[in-house]
Amino acid sequence: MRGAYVAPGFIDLHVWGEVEEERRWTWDEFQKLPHRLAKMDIHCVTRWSKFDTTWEGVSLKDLVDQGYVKLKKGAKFLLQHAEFGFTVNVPVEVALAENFLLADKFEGEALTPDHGYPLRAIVGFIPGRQELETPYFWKGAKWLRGLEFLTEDQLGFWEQAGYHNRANVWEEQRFARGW
Ligand SMILES: Nc1nc2c(c(=O)[nH]1)N[C@H]1C(S)=C(S)[C@@H](COP(=O)(O)O)O[C@H]1N2
Ligand SMILES: [Mo]
Repeated sequence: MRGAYVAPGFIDLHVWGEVEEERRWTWDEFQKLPHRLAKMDIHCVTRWSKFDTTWEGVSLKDLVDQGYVKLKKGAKFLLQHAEFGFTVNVPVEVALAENFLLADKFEGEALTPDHGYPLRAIVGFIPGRQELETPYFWKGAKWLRGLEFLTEDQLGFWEQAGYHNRANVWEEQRFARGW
């Protein structure tokens, strides 16, 4: 799944599942959604971290707060769908927190192909915001193409392979089984 892939052209970002209305945003439409900056520390499960990284993108919370996405009451989980069939799941409260972003820029520049161009989800730690659950960085899908809201949890690619479902950084929740 990782490696020097160049993703095929972005067609749209599709939002479906437990939502009042399905959505599809082309790249131009996505650019017009409210964007914000986020400064975070990111933590990879393989023990590297990067501090003070700056991302720009669209916050799902903003989309929900501003009515671009209307979640049904039953929307409890988000399954992110990426190019090449990769998926990753998070609880909806993680996806709707300030430390989760649909990012199209890293350090002021467009993402590079290896890191998810043109759009990826990211999740990290915002210094001082201990109350926000911080999962490992794998919980953000590169080459993001779809957001599926679910009533029941569905394991993503790495979670099916034995990675921890919750993946809390501070609790070092790396693997589901005792590896
Ligand atoms: N589509 C997709 N997203 C993915 C992955 C992947 O294999 N495919 N790997 C995850 C993992 S395990 C990590 S650690 C980060 C790596 O992001 P980076 O390559 O920008 O460091 O992306 C996550 N998102
Ligand atoms: Mo990873």
